[in-house]
Amino acid sequence: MCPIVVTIEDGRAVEVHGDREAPLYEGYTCPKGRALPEVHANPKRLLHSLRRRSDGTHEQISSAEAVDEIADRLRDVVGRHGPNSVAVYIGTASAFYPALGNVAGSFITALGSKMIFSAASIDQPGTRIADALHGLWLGGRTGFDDCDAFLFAGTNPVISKQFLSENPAKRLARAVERGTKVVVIDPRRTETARRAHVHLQARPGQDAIVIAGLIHLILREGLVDKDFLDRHVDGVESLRQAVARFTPEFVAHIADVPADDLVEAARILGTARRGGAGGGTGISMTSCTSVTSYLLLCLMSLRGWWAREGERVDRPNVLMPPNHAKAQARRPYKASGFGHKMRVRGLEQVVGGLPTAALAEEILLPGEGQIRALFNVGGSPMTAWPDQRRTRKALEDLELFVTTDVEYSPTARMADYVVATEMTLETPCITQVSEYIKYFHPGYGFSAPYAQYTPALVDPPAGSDLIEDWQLYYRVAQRLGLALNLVNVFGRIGAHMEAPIEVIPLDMEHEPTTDDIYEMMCRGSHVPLDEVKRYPHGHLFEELLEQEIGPRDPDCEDRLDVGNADMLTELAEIGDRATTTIPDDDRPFLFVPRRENRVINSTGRTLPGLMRGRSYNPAFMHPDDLARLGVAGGDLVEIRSAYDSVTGVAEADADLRPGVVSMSHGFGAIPGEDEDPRVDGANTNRLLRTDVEYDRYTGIPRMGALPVAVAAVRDVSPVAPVR
Ligand SMILES: Nc1nc2c(c(=O)[nH]1)N[C@H]1C(S)=C(S)[C@@H](COP(=O)(O)OP(=O)(O)OC[C@H]3O[C@@H](n4cnc5c(=O)[nH]c(N)nc54)[C@H](O)[C@@H]3O)O[C@H]1N2
Ligand SMILES: Nc1nc2c(c(=O)[nH]1)N[C@H]1C(S)=C(S)[C@@H](COP(=O)(O)OP(=O)(O)OC[C@H]3O[C@@H](n4cnc5c(=O)[nH]c(N)nc54)[C@H](O)[C@@H]3O)O[C@H]1N2
Ligand SMILES: [Mo]
Repeated sequence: MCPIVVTIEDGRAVEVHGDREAPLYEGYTCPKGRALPEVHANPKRLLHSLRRRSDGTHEQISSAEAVDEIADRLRDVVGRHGPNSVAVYIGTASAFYPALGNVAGSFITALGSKMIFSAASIDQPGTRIADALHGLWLGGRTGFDDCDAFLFAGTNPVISKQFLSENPAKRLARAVERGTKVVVIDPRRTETARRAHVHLQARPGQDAIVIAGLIHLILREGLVDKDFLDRHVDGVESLRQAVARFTPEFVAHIADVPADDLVEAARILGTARRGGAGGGTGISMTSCTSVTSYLLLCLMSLRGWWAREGERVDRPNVLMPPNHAKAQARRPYKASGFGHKMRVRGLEQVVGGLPTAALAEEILLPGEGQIRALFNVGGSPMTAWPDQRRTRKALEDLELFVTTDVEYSPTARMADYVVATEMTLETPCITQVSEYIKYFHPGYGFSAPYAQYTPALVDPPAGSDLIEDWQLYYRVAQRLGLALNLVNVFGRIGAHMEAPIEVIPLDMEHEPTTDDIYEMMCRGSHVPLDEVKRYPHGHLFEELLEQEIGPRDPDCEDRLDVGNADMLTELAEIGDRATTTIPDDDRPFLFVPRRENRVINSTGRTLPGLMRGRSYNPAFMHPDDLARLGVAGGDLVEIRSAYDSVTGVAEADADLRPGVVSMSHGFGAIPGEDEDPRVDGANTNRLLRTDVEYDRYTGIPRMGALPVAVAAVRDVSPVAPVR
């Protein structure tokens, strides 16, 4: 997302730094951006496509052969099992290629399949459910820089950039200097928590209770925006009753935080005139993501923190149509019941899409409706999906598994076809994705009307046979005689924006260029793409900064709902279940996720240089816990959940709450492969099960606050060679 300057020598990128001439970021870029030259020059980069042999190894084939064979095999699968036997899974790397998700989506739709899955349903899917059940504020949020207080729950923006993409550490520091008060709920004293006025270092997994406790105090002390509630909000009395039991004493006991800190946090949030609240993966991985996200929205509404008439529009659109922000509510809308049901666990399509956590089970369950072919679009099922062993079985069970990739990743190693693709600096790009994802998660988007187009800067490596990711879907569709229709991006946002859904047929005879597709995707945008292209360093379209939030429509009667019955029933159940004792005495630690600063999920982790020579994900624990286990930093530990175990490399982290093991996902090899914890790291998803404890709306299982046992491992190979 950061604007960069690339130094090119002999047609190769040799250096990347933040673009000082680009506004907003002040020359900032994160280490992942600066590593792009190394990522492009990866000695293990895939330069040719691969086909799986019957013994599981792969052989090189041309991209044209790959496309032909994939089309033939797909025709056969659809002929035997019908279109819904074909699924796509859209992962994180799709975001680097704006045309990709759109073309892959239209491909699967043209096939007649409804089976579109994405990483969003194993990320923070509760945000979408919460939006639907609470309703939307069409004026949007108050920008972070204008907030008097902000609550970060289970998110660490300084590392993840979520909520503060532009120069996050500095922006946070400046805000705190100006007097913004930050409250953080996190079991670790994170880079973000260090700036907090109050850091609630709560027991993991108790976020719904902690936030209900804050709401309890805000209501009890009358710190609500009464005028806003009268005009725009229903359900306050139901919410008041539902949080009555979450007294500071109860919350302090269950979540193990000082009651005084809770009171202090509630007063900060309760007296801030303008503020915000946002959650991250820390709260979404606790199997009650929907209700926790909902409570954050309730807090926003009780405080009337939503942006008001006459205020500046936050995160205004440039390559999308104008925001048309109005100071009014859009009433709650349907969160589920769209028709398409999964065959497992009673899960179904919800506003956030189909549940990826159920995909492996669907693949493995025989009978009508079984998924038989899967296209992986920039994701990494093998490392990112919960329940790694089941995922492995499912991928093996498929009749056809196709992926694109830039390296021979664990997921690529499972595929029948690996189509090797061009990388970011070799393809043109637009900033529309950054604008677009803010409708899926409030932590994204540019804080000002900024946009950029960049052409391809370098050629793919000499002698390679690479295509762009989207071209795979276009070309397979072409071979199958399918007609692809792009849906302009606005059509997919639904309730957030009243914009016409434009269906744009692609020319299936003459392949469009990526630029052609961008032109189609930007039709109807606030600023025409051609205008954006005039500014090579990107541009802050200041004239749009003047855009103000309009008044409420005279006939608008919509109201937000903080008393949704399902959500409050679930909160009551959480209250009933609440206990400070860990469910299983044999597993006294709680395992939690965290982000690695220098790589994104599994992307880049096989380049040891990127992580300063460390290619694994340490098992961070409090030094006192390590001492009690007789383990030193660097020693191997066995981490065992109720289902499985992994071997990690211990590392002391005094910022961590005792009793917690904190570890990044996206590492490790395929179960059964040779795996060196000091080289490959450990796959945390091996510890999880999808079908035991999960959010009832989104199906996301418990991926955090997971009870585990930790024990020292006899160290057999102190130093392993770097592979
Ligand atoms: N246990 C646990 N599991 C988690 C999480 C967690 O916190 N804990 N987090 C979840 C979250 S939030 C998410 S978003 C998902 C992420 O889930 P995914 O999106 O499925 O996983 P990634 O590792 O991001 O997958 C990126 C893939 O793209 C490939 N790749 C990298 N660069 C390129 C490129 O330029 N082109 C192409 N074609 N491919 C490329 C990489 O090799 C990799 O295989 O994981 C989820 N899984
Ligand atoms: N550098 C880097 N940036 C990334 C990514 C990356 O891999 N690397 N991944 C990207 C992706 S896909 C996503 S989804 C976003 C995620 O963005 P964030 O959600 O901000 O991700 P994290 O930095 O892992 O922050 C999660 C925090 O939750 C805390 N936590 C763990 N368990 C609990 C709990 O039970 N309760 C509470 N309250 N806190 C808990 C962790 O200690 C951690 O500090 O980041 C994106 N940005
Ligand atoms: Mo994510």
